[in-house]
Amino acid sequence: MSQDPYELAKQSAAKLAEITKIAKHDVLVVLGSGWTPAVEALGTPNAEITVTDLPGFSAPAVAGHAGKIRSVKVGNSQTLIQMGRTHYYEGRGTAAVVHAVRTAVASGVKTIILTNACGGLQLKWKPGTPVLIKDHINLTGATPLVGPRFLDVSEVYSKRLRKIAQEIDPSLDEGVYVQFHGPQYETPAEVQMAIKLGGDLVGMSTALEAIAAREAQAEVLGISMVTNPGAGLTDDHLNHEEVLAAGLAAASRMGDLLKKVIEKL
Ligand code: 8IG
Repeated sequence: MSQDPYELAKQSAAKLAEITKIAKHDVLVVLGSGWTPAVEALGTPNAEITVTDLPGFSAPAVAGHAGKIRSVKVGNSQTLIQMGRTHYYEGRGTAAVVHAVRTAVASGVKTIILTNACGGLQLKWKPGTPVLIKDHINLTGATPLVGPRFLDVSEVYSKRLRKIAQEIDPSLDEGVYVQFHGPQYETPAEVQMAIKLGGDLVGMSTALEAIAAREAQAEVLGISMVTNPGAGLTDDHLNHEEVLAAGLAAASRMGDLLKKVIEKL
């Protein structure tokens, strides 16, 4: 296995093509926690593999994350659907976090749809509400880029793709996603900080992956599913089971939205 992350992604893409018998893919969808039930709405897979069959992937750490990648034809797009992701809080470093994105790009992918479950900073967003990510604030202090790679991040989340999503579902709001290191949720003071910084959504993924996707010149759509109010905004406490339940309840709507977006690419 290569130590260079870009070489490792090429090796992983070659293995993916070999196992799936599909030479090239067009779209990557990363289904975050809570989103996995949406996979059925995207259609019958041509192939399904376990991520650990590919070089550079590690087994998923969180219950409710599946560790599988499907190849499914959606409209005209041969689509990779990744269930579960590596999070920065697992401590494997940013290269591991963005390896799926780099593997997909090495497989031909030009469009990357990143989904996640997150905390909402606007109380009008009830659990199960999807929100389009219009920008992010990366509070991890980390980056997948090493060396003098001065990447333009003035439009990480494609306006064109957001417009397509809003044509399909005009009720979709947009928000700024704030990535924290995690795995602890925010304190109420940290939630207030995120609000003052201009954040609308708080989570533990997506921004680092989006940066790697932009480096690779893929077009990015980010969709968060709000599953709980940010800590301290209500009297409720946060728990992981609620996250999974909110995902299950909203799953078919999310799957339908993803399918229609991919069909319109
Ligand atoms: I689901 O409130 C989910 N993921 N950082 N904060 C952060 N991540 C989350 C939250 C949240 N809810």
